[in-house]
Amino acid sequence: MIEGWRWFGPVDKITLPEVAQTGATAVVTALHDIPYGVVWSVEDIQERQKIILAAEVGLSWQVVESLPIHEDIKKGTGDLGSLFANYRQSMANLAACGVETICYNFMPLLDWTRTTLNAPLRGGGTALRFSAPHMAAFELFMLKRPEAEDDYTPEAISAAKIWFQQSTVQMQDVLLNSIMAGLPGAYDRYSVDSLRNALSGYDGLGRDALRANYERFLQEVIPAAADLGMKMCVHPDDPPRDILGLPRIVSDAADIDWILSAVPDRANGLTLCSGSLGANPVNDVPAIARQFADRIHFAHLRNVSKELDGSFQEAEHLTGDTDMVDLIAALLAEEARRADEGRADAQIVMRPDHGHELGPDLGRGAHPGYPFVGRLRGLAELRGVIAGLSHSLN
Ligand code: CS2
Ligand code: MN
Repeated sequence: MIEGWRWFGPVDKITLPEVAQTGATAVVTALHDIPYGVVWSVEDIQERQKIILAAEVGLSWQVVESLPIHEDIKKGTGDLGSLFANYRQSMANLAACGVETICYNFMPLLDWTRTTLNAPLRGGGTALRFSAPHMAAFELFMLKRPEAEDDYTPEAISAAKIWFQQSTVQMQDVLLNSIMAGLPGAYDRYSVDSLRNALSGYDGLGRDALRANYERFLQEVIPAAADLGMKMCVHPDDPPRDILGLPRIVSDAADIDWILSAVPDRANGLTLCSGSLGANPVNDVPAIARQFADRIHFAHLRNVSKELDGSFQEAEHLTGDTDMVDLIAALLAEEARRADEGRADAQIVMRPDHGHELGPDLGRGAHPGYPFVGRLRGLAELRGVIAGLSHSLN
């Protein structure tokens, strides 16, 4: 596997020499300042490449995460022709610069959603956490979306009531900011009112309509990606279930099967994110990896521990609910299969996706979920598994 590292660009608190010190070689980055729907110019792409090369530490930009999809495409409204053309142009510009793998997601409005960014761990580290009671409190009592009653267990709802009654305005603000933290860079962040307003833009848009809009996107961009030799890879929903009344359509094996069959070209591929998929109890992540192996172009390796009420917390990379060793075995088997076919792209780029804040990470102000030591620890553990399994394979 090729070891990758997500770097948010010059604003990232973690420097490129530090990225190199982790042992990773593939930079995963994006031009987060460019608004959704606007073309990424060759000049802007090259500027980022120059910054990475200028560090002279043996890193290169290998995966885009993400080339975001404009909300109008998800909603199926507005001037879609121009948005599709712009997306294709950004792909062509990236391909011209030699960047050929694009990770994206198809989650309406929000990216990953957590309710706590600093859940305490043994010894003083912190983890990202999704508390079903806190999310229920946000939806029912802050956003005032009564239909959310159907989305939570009775236990989670009673706990939500108690939390909300005891909460201060400041605690509610922290909750809102935690829920918004998954949106990197220049992405819109919402207040409770503006979120309610943005959600109303999705009123009446059900799962089938969202799927139809996604299929149209795939039909518009995958043939161009295939011509460019580009690999598109959709990132699963996080958490992998409907949220805030918005349908989610990249959550389990049936969804992935539908997506990959909608346009059956290898350019239409998957980011295997074990942490996102692993937060849904129905998902057997190693089995999903085996089922869709030939369409996996990029892997995010991390783990979560699930709780009965729908809460989950980010675990150590090897010790959560997903059997990480089995998952890596599945990915290595696919790489071996590709190598047998003589494919140049036999190796899959993987990155440690998220990490705990540990020791010197605390107070450093890295992007939530993306601290230095915590991810370095995860990468080192994953690297050990890869080395052990590769040794026995050989
Ligand atoms: C990432 C996602 O931090 C994460 O969990 O894996 O935010 C991912 O970058 C996007 O969903 C991809 O579009
Ligand atoms: Mn991920």
